[in-house]
Amino acid sequence: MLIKSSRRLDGSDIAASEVTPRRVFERRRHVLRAAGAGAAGLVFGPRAFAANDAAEGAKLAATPNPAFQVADKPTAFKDITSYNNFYEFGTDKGDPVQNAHTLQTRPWTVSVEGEVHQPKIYSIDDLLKLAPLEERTYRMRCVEGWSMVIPWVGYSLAEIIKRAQPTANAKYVEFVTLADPRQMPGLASKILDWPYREGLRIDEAMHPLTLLTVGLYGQVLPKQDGAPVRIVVPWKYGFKSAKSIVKIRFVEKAPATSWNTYASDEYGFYSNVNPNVDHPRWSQATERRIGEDGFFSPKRPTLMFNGYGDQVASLYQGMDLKKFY
Ligand SMILES: Nc1nc2c(c(=O)[nH]1)N[C@H]1C(S)=C(S)[C@@H](COP(=O)(O)O)O[C@H]1N2
Ligand SMILES: [Mo]
Repeated sequence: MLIKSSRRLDGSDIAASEVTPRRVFERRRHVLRAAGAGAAGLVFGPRAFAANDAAEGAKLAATPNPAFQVADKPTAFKDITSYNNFYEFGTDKGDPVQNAHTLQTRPWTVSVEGEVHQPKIYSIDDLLKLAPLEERTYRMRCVEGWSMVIPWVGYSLAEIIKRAQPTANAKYVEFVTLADPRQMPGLASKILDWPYREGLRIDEAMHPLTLLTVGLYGQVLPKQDGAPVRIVVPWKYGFKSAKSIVKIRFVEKAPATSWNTYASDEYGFYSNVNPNVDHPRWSQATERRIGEDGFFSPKRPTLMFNGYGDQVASLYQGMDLKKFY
């Protein structure tokens, strides 16, 4: 997606991907079968999972939170789980669904560390129990110009931050993804400086919209979507939403992030969805909603802060968003 030298970034790929190639179609059929099997299952507690994995498709009980819904129709499960960016499993959209099965999601720990009074290493079971699981449907928008509407399962990241008691020096939060070459074939190519890293200002991380995410469509996160736990920040471009995280670190200075390190003139630290600030090589004014991508479907206008301006614009009061892109 974001590779400079690749044809994927110059816009031609967007047109090409409007035609579904046969192998993508076949993968989708496979995913559909998996989804059907999950839907027939029971509601499992954490102890029902297999030793090294959260059972693929296991249900997660979550209460819809009416404060976090959108009117747009949710994107189909098969699209959410077969059209992915997860470079640890390859750079093509269809790679993660095919390759992510090697990811071992149990045992799994997340270390909360750095500038906090209460550092803690959480097991994934601890995280699942930390706060009530909510279903929240968010608009998601990739910097490449496509978008989806995803019913996530999780709770506000603020729940963890409150418990950690950040020190007065904690100005930013860094998120670090697992980087294990035995589980992640994409690490063999040095496109990004692994591990994948992202970051937020602490007030962004504390914002109730920022979701510690453990599922989608009422089931545990599929591996290609960042199992067993990821961050979701719906008013920012998708790459800010780090998958399969193992570390949440509180720091004083803005942390280096993978995409900013890769090309700082193209991917800034903030990366708020903003139709008025173009990427240096393409416009960000419109987007293609996955599932609506026929040749004649009109593109949608991209909304400021991805439509979450009422809730987040105040975080950026007085900032020049062309400078802090
Ligand atoms: N660890 C990791 N997290 C990642 C990525 C990645 O390559 N590695 N890609 C990002 C990008 S560019 C997007 S658009 C979203 C896609 O999430 P989805 O596949 O669940 O829709 O994940 C983000 N998180
Ligand atoms: Mo993205």
